[in-house]
Order: sequence, then C-alpha cells, then structure tokens
Amino acid sequence: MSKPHILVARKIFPEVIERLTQHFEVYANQDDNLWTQAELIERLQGKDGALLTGTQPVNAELLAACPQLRIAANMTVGYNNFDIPAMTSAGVQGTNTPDVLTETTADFGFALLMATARRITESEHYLRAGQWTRWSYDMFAGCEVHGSTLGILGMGRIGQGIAKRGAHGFGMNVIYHNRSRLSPALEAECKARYVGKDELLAQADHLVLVLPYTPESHHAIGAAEIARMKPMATLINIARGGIVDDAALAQALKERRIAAAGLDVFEGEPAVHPALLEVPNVVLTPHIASATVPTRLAMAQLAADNLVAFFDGRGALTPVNTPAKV
Ligand code: 8YV
Repeated sequence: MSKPHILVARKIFPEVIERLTQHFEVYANQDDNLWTQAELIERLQGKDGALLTGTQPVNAELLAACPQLRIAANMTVGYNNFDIPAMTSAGVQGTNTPDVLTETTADFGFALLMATARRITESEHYLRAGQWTRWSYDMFAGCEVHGSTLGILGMGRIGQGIAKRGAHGFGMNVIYHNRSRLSPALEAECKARYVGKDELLAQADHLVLVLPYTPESHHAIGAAEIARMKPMATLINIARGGIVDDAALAQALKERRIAAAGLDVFEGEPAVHPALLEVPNVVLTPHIASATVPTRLAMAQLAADNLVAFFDGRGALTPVNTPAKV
C-alpha cells in the first residue's frame, strides 16, 4: 500500500520531518517560503494531509480545490484559521495542539504582565539611549503587581495557568469572565471568582486576554471597554489579534486612559498598527508566547502524532471537529 502524501507548510524541526518520513511521502517547506493561498492550494494537490502552523486558512475555497485532503493538523492550540463547518461538511479532520503549550504560554502571559506593569522595556530603551544620568523618585514608577486584582477574560487552560501564578505566586485577587463558569473545584484551585464582563473591566488592575478568536470575540476590547477600565490598569493580549481594537487601544494609551498594555498578538500581524509603535507605554512582542524550544518541539510532535494516528486508523489524538466521513 502506498504511503499517504503529506504537505508541511512551514519550516519545522528536522527531527519531526524525519519522523513523518517514516510514515508518509513528505513534501516539506524547509526553505520556509511564505505561500499565498493559491500557492498553498497548488502544493496541496495530491496530498492527503497537511501540517500547518496556524496562519494558513483552511476555508471553503481551499477545500473545494483540494478534494483529496483528509486532515489538516495545526501546530497551534488556536485554530481560527480553520473554517470548522466547511471542514466538517467536506469530511476533513482538523486537529490542534492543546496542553503541551499551556504552562509555557501562561509563563509568558505573566512575563508580559510584569514587563508592562513595571515598565521594563521602556526603561531599558531609556538606559540604552544613554538617558540615565541620575536617580529620581518617580523614574519609571509603574503599577503594583503583588496583591493587585488580576482580571482574566477567557478561562481555559492557559487562563487557569495565569490565575494560579497570580493567586499563588503573587497573592493577587483573581477575577475572571468566561463563556461558561468553571466548576467550584477549579475555581478553588485557581482561587478565582467569576464576575460579569463589566465588573471584570471595572475591577481589574491587570486584564489578561486569553480567549479564542471568533466572530463574537472580534473587538471584544474596544474604546467602550477600555473606557470602563481603571486609569492605572494594564491590558495584556496573548490571545489573538482582532480581539482588541488596536487603533482604539493606541489612542487610549496615547491619552493615558489606561496605564499601559502588553501585546504579543496584533490585528493583521506581522503588521503592527503604526500608532502602537509611537506610544511608549506598550510592550510589543512578535507572537512568541509559546516559543520555548521544548514547547515548540512538543507542539510539532503532537501535530505529527495526530497525522500518524489518523492515517493508522486510530483517530486523531486532539481533534477539533467530528467530520462525518473521515
Ligand atoms: C503559535 C499560538 O505559535 O498555539 C497558538 O494558538 O498562538 C502560538 O502558539 C502561533 O499560532 C503560530 O502562528
């Protein structure tokens, strides 16, 4: 029996390519070319499966043009690049990489919160520019972290990881809002209290966004929401660009309507709204929350494991849909 044909859309760890070649005919993009949708469709011809990195849309157009495709394995936990109803009706399995990145991403969320609250990058730029000539009582005086109120919007696995770090490590008072409330046991583990979105916005000293990007969460934080936040609050986005209205945020930061923001994700990334580059009170990182070597390797391996299990007939390990005819 001939091996299934697999396309790997971006450069990944050579050892994972090696593992895939034990099971499949592999077409890898180790030159890391960035393909347009048309180029991706062209390269998917004759492929039974694809390993994707979350930025390649799997939509009705692609599915119609690639009838042989049976599985799209994302090397990400978020899968807003998938049109789930279209994939399900086309009989295409989607998979993601949950759990393996939870703690690493929660670490980063906390690091970004700390850097934002304590003005770490802003003060480093000042030092590097040779501007540090003397001490002053209010030089880079920032926001308190320990003992403050940590607000979390989106209380999945990563949100819970951030809550635990805040509550247990920094004595923070943790409040959260989510589509569904956690069980009493999980709330106790996270020391987190469920509140409505308005209360979350009004009470949080640090508001961390960890919710999935869907049509409903588009611009969940815009000018009106920012206006409800405390003037000394910080806003941290490690979820997806598009959840925050970046233009409205840049304006609010410029007018100091909140103290600062920390952003790892952007609307239309890798482009960044030019107004965000102009304001000093924002920490900007290039979508690296899951970027440690062991975690990125675990993500690539789980994506590969999904392909192997699926074509072995064992079923995908971490499916995100249930197509009728897989
Ligand atoms: C990815 C992420 O590295 O897993 C996710 O959902 O956001 C990151 O871990 C990113 O999506 C790459 O595009």
